[in-house]
Amino acid sequence: MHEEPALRSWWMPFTHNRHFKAHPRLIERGDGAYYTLADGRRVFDGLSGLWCCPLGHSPAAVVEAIRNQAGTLDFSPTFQMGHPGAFRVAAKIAKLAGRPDDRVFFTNSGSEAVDTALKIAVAYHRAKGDATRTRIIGRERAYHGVGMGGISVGGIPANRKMFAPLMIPGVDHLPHTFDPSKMGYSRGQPEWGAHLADELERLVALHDASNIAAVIVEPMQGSTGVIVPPRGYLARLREICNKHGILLIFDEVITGFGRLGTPFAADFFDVRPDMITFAKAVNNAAVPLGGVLVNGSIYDAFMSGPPHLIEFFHGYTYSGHPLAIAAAEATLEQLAPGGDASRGWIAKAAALAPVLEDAVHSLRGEPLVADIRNLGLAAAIDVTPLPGQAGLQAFRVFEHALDRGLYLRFTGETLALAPPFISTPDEIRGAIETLRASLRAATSH
Ligand code: PXG
Repeated sequence: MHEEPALRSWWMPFTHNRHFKAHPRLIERGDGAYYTLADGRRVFDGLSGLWCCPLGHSPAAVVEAIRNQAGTLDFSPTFQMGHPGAFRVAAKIAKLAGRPDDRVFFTNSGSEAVDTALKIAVAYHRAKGDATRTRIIGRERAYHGVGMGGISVGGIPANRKMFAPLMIPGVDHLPHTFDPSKMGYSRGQPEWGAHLADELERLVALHDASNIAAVIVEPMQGSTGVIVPPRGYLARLREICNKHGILLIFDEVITGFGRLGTPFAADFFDVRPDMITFAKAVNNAAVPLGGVLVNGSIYDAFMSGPPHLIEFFHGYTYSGHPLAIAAAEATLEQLAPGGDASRGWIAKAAALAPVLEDAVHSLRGEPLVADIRNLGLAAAIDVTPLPGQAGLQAFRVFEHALDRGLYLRFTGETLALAPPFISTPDEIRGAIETLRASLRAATSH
């Protein structure tokens, strides 16, 4: 395959490098809900970047905040020193989550947030004298980033198989909850499947609760294709964790900060985890930032020993980077002014969710469509695979859509949509009509 020489050096992440470098798709600008490609095409951003730009691109308030911060304090050491913004933003995030006693540990990405949460879980039990509680339970099909911890608890085979010897020991997996024969074309949460949470009881019986530190799940699985939890499933997981003294971690890297129309998925499902990992939308992805919301009692368990000594040997040079924090403060004010999620763009995302639901389900019966799912401002469409060519069908639809002015996500046989909260109802309906045309065009290959 011919490779553009100018594109040689960047080894692109999660990308078919050879194909891309022969057929590049370069984005040059972003403004509002649109990207402009290098050939001048304007494209609706149907995935909010990578699920991370709810306010669209270069929103003025966020740009201004970063600009000001860069001119005031560009970097501040965060080990044994601090800057006021990080404390302020941590308090605002805890307030927005309705967890004012929580502490917030900042990272630079979702992967780091996940690995941080796993470390906190294991160290917490040890600090309490429960040193045998080291095992972590993840779930099939889960995506928890690409750190060693994240791939170990994750459940996407392609992300795991090459790295098997590097994985952390003592991990087990719950079954995933997707069964199209029981929940095909569900609108919102499927009725079937809460009983799958009882598989946790089976794992507890197998390993014994005294060996289990934590369960980590995405409350709604995003990356693997918008797999929506069955009604009652997450509450049941919470119940079983409580019964056995196991921590429950929600990985809200995709769902956090409004994707479901509530500040966190924990609010949407009314289930309270012990820790919440976040990233992406926290600062509209303008500067890398992630973090973990940690229940205050977990933090307290670390606060022993002489007070001049470090309590938790963990952190990153850029934990709480001033530019990322400034972007977060501005973003939070847009998403939920003054910490009130009933105003601002989170509330608007909630109002848009039914528009997306109706529009996306109107694709049922179109060629290639095998299933449709949605929750909040997220949706997925499964397409029928091309025999013997896994993943090619969805890629073709993606290319047709891009040609027609719509960017969305393809992964395996799934197409995913997660439009910016600033989209209008007509833009969302228009994106679905573009997708309809693209499905039809892909059929005629
Ligand atoms: N946890 C969850 C639940 C995620 O969705 C991560 C952790 C890792 O975050 P970082 O910041 O390390 O990438 C993620 C990331 C997609 C897609 O299109 C999803 C993610 C990233 C890129 C693309 O599905 N999720």
